[in-house]
Parts: sequence; C-alpha cells; structure tokens
Amino acid sequence: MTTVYINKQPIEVEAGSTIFEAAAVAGIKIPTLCHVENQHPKGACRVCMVDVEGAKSMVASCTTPVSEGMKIITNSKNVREARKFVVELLLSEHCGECKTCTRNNDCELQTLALELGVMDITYEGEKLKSYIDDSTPSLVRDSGKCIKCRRCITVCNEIQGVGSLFAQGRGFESRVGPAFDQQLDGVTCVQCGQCAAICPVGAITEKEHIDFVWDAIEDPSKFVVVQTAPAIRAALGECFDYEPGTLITGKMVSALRLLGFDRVFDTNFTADLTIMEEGTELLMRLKKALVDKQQVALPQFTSCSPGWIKYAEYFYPEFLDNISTCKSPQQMFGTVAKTYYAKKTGVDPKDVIVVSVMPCTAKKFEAQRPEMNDSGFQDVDYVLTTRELARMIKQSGIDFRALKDDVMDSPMGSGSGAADIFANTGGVMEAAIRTAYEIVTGRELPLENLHLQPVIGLEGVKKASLLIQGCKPEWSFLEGVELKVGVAHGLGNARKIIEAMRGGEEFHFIEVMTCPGGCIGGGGQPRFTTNEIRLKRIQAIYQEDEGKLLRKSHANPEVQQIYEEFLEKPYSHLAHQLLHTKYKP
Ligand code: HC1
Repeated sequence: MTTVYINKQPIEVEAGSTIFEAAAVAGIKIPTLCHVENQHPKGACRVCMVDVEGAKSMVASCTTPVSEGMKIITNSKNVREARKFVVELLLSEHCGECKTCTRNNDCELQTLALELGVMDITYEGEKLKSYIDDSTPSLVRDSGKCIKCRRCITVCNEIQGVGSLFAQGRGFESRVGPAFDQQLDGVTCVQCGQCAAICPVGAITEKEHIDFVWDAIEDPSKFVVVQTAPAIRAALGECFDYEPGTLITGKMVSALRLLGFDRVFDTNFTADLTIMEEGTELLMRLKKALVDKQQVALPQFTSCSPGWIKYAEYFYPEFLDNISTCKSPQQMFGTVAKTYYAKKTGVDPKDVIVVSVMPCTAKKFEAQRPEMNDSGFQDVDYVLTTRELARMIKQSGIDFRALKDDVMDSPMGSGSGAADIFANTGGVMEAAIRTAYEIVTGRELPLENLHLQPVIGLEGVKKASLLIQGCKPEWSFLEGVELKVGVAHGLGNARKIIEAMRGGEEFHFIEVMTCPGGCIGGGGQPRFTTNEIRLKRIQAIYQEDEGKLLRKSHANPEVQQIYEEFLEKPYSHLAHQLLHTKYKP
C-alpha cells in the first residue's frame, strides 16, 4: 500500500494506483471527459488536472501514478482555473449548438462547463468543420461536435476489438473517425453503438426514428404495434430518475398506450419462440453429428445479437454456418405480427407497422437487412432505442412516474422468465438449458435448479459443462454426453472464445452478445453505463424472472398457441420459412 495526502488528508491506496483512482478511494470526484472504466487511461482531455507538491507543472491525474508521501491538491483556485481553461478551449472550437443538440441537458461538456462556472468563451476562434456521416442505418457522427476525447476509440478498439475508429491528423486538423476519412459504412463498424453510449457530447448518436413513429401513429390507415425488448424494463426508469435496476414494466406499458400504439406487445414472446426453434436446431445438429455421423457445423452460436452477426460476417465468415439460422426475437416478432397476428385479427398486413423498442442501435440495421422480409413486407419498420422512447414520452408530456401499471396485450404479449433473462449475458444459454433439459429428459427441472450459475455475471468468457443423463428413448443418443457451453459478451471476448475454439477447445453451444453485460448494456441504453449499473440491471432482470410463475419458454401458453394455430411445430416448414434465415458473407 502507498500513503498519499489528498487535500492534506492521508489516505492509503494500492501501490501503482493513479492519482485519479486514489481520489476516488478518498471519495473525491475529479472531472474527466476521456476516462473509460477499467481501461488504460489516455490522458486525452486534460480536464483531470491536479497540483502535486514539487512537480514542475500540474499533472493529469488519470495518467500519473501515486508515490509514497505524495501531496496532491485537487481543489484550489489554480486547479479550478486550469480545468476551466481546458473546458473553455474545448468549447472554443466545438460547433455544438446546445439548444438544438440531442444531448442538450445530457451532455458532459455542458455540465462540466456549468460546474466550473464557464460563463464566457474568451478564446473564440475557428470552429471545427461539421461533417455528418449518416451512412449506416444506426448511427450519425458529427465531426464538428467531437471533442477528441477518444472514448469511442477505446471502446471500439480495446473493448469491442472492432477497430473502426481512430485518431488522425495533427493539431487543429486532428479528428476521430474511420481510417482515411471513410464513412462508417465503408469500414468494419458493427453498429453496436457502444461509441454513442460513451460519447460525452453529441458527436455520435443513434439515427432517430422518432418522427417516423409519430407519423405512423397519427396515420389512421395504419395499425401500429410496438414490441419491447427484455432489457428495456430494467433501464428505462433511469431516464425518469429512478435508481438503476428499478423495474418499470407496468408503467412502460401504460406509457406506450398513451403514446397511441394500437397494441403493446412483448419481444419476450418471441424470445420464448426463439428458444423453441434454436433449441430444436441444436438438438438436430447434435443428432446429425452423433447418430447420422454427418459433417455438421458445431458449436452452434446464438444469433439474436445483430452486432455479433455483423462481426462474424466481417471477421469470421468461415463460421457463418455455425450461427443458428434463427432470426432474432425482434425479427421473429415482426414476421409473426405481419402474418399470424394480422390473419388472426383480420388486419391487412400492408397496414401493420411494427415498431421495436430496443436497447441496441444495431437493431436498426438488423431491421433493414434484405433477409428480413419473410412476411412479404419489411418485418420490422422502425426501431427506437430506450433513449428515444424516453424522449417520446417526454415530448408527449406524460408524467411517467405517476403512471399506473398496465399489462401487455394478448396473444404475443406474454413472456416467460426465461425470456426476461435474454437481456443479460448468459441468459439465452440458461433459457435454452431450462427447455432443452425438459425436452430431452421429460422431467421437470426443479425451481431451485433453474439458474445456470457458471454463466451468470460479468466475467468476459464463461464456460459450463453439463452431463446429460436420464434421456427419453428418442434422445438416447445424448445419454452420457457432456454438453459443453460457452458464453461471451463484448466482441473482444467473442474473439477470445473463437480463438480458444480454433485452438482445439471443444464447445457444443456458444452464446455471444455484442455488448458488455449483454443487452442490458446495449448502445441504446440510458447513459452512462458502468459495471455497477450493469449489475443492478442484471439483478432487476433476475428479479423479474424469479417473480413469475411462468419461467420456461416451452411452458408459455401463447407460444403453445401459435404452434397449434399457425406454425404447427418447432422447425416445421412454415416455421423455417418465417423464423429462420441464412446470413451470407
Ligand atoms: Fe436483446 Fe434479444 S435479448 S438481442 O439482447 O435476443 O437488443 O433486450 O431484444 O431480438 O428478446 C437486444 C434485449 C432483444 C432480440 C430478445
């Protein structure tokens, strides 16, 4: 341990800590615009300046390690003036018009300027050029608002391992973006939006669908249905000042009705449907490999996270056959809304508009993929992020906190606890095992054994191995098989598990979620997500699961109903036609 003095108070910190970390231990907040949790500090923004006795000049606290007896001042006129100076310089070239910026009142630079008492920009000079890149369906970049803090570069390269954003140029000409000033659609961007979630200003944001959705709602010829992803219910409340991890499912349903949607449904319904289809697919692959001795692509990868699909297309096209052919629950929902539901209710499918509320920016891209039109129309029309839904609720003047709880419409509004946990890393795996166990053994999985502990939590790569015993006669080929499963969240971790696989490690089934923590940490979720917040959202999702009587996908009566009335059985011809797809390199 090392003893340092912060503002004259002695404090013991771990040797090798930075001043920034030591101050946090002492409960002192040092402002920063470039820090990324658990990542090597970059010292890019220079806002975290502190005085150190004996140093020639002020130092950036995030890159300066502590030493024994170091005397640090974090709060003095000098320090405050230095930070104010840095913020003024940033503002002097920043061409953000706060009044019309989507980040107004939610901007770290704006907040810091206010906190530091910046009332005037003394250094007015040339402004950055505003170059707008809206080349992808999901994201919009505005170079004029970029403060070059490099947080987006850190998440894109060091956490996601995608490598689409870099710093380039020098001095006033320096800028952040894809190499050689290309647009995002010209590089390997997977549109996960982790850059948009961590950007301190309005330089990278989701491409808004709000106005399209308002137009659809106000068009009397349209029947507008909305689906909400599992992760929304554990995070939307943060936009209305609830503590992270507060479940607001019932209020969310009420708000969606007040916004004017004709029906309010749950993506959880199709998450349960996904388990039926994806579980069947896995069992078929295993049968082909073990009984028919056919060459079959194993392990099977999950397919619900569109950033992961895009990542595999760019970096691991040789594994595309390993990805489950199931569409994601979002896309399955769109397809059955425009076929099964339209037919059942007598609405012309051409008039059905499907809106999704997703924690994910890449879902906007997924909805527009050319493969996603098996209903005869684009299956999902518009995708709102959690943040966009919050903006719509605020635009409409709804007092969210005062709303009463409501429930989703039926059918297609019921989801099991297994569907809820899709929102967390490890959740799809656990949901699949809950169902596969009962199908294969014919025995009920006791409630106390529902959680698959080794795949729960924020470890980047998780593994479990399950010995299959007591199979029904038709599944006897699985008797004694040790099922090996893996879970990765964050694309950097996906790379690790794939490389382990390439190195000879055996898996049968692997869940990959694009974003750290899974969808609860998606690029469209309320800012700013830390691991502490991720854990609180995860806790809320398990609370939702544990509070339900219905906790297994195959037991969902609405799922049983759609098979009886429409799809016939999992993996049927019609199910294959509507719910499955094939990704092309
Ligand atoms: Fe997800 Fe999914 S869980 S991908 O993380 O499979 O976005 O929440 O909706 O489609 O159900 C996201 C969340 C979401 C899909 C489901």
